Amino acid sequence: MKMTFRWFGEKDDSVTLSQIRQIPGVSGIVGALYDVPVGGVWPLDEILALKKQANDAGLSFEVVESVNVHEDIKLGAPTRDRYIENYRRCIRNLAKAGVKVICYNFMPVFDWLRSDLAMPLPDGSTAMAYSNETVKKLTPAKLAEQVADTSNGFVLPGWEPDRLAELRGVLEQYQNIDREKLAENLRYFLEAIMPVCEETGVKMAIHPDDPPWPLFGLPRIVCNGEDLEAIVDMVDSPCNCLTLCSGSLGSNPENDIPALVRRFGARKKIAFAHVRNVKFCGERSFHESAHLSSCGSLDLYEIMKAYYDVGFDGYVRPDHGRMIWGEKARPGYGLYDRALGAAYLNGLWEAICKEEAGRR
Ligand code: DNO
Repeated sequence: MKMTFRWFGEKDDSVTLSQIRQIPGVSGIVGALYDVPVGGVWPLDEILALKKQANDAGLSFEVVESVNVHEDIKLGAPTRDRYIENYRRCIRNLAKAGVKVICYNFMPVFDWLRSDLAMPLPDGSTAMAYSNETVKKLTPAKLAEQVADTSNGFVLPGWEPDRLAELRGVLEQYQNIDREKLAENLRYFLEAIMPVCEETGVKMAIHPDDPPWPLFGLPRIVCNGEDLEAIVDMVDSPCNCLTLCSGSLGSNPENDIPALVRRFGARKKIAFAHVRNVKFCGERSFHESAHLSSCGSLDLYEIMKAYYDVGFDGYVRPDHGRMIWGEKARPGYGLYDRALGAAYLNGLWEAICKEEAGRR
């Protein structure tokens, strides 16, 4: 298991590389180029510059989150081949810089969605939350506005102004796209990029839909075990892999995360593990919590045990944290609570390894 930490770059993150370097057990960053518009080719020199920054700070840079997929690819628009060709060039450039895993998602229009970015918890911290009642009452534009107002001044991934400006038009384009069509478009994309992945050794790791249910009438195809199975079977390649995000999938209580880790881990399909906790608070409603099992609804010991049992040796990162100790950071991506999360996951891992070694 290789413990990593997401970093949004010097311009866009309140957390510094030297702070990340001091979190025990963290060996690398998960990064991206945020200035390249979706659909563009990531220039090799900029990728190498990011790698150098990380390496100079004593950290590796082997995981990218995300190379976002242009909406025309998801829509299956006639222009998609051009964007797919750009994606293939991105993969090649990233491979040249030593990147091993690319996390991406195939969510129409929105990336992850919350109705509240700073819900107060009883201990005085705040966490991101999703209430079905609130989301049902608001239009996508209104929700986006409300969410932007509480983002501590950061632009959230997936909520970039250029993306929101085109919201209405894009939503309309999806009117004729159902689950089957969207899945077909994913297959087309994967078939086109897998040869480049195999040639360069880069693994593509699709991120689940967050939350894992349809929103605003838009189709969602990465919501549960059945969906994940369909995707890994869609194109048979060792590079067609998953980002198994415990918090995204886990916000539906029907998704048994340790069982999913065992099922896909046994097939060596998990290239990247996002490990965090959520607390259920009603039908399709939840808030994020500290990573500790007793703080949320997921059993993080069982999740880590499942990773151990399948011999997981890929990349892992703590995921969204609460805002604690007065920190003002990108919602979900402050330093403190994620660092606590990393320390906790490392602790679980050490205990599991020693317990199992003692048994042998
Ligand atoms: C939220 C993240 C997502 C994730 C993308 C991957 O914080 O988990 O934004 O990075 O969906 O493409």
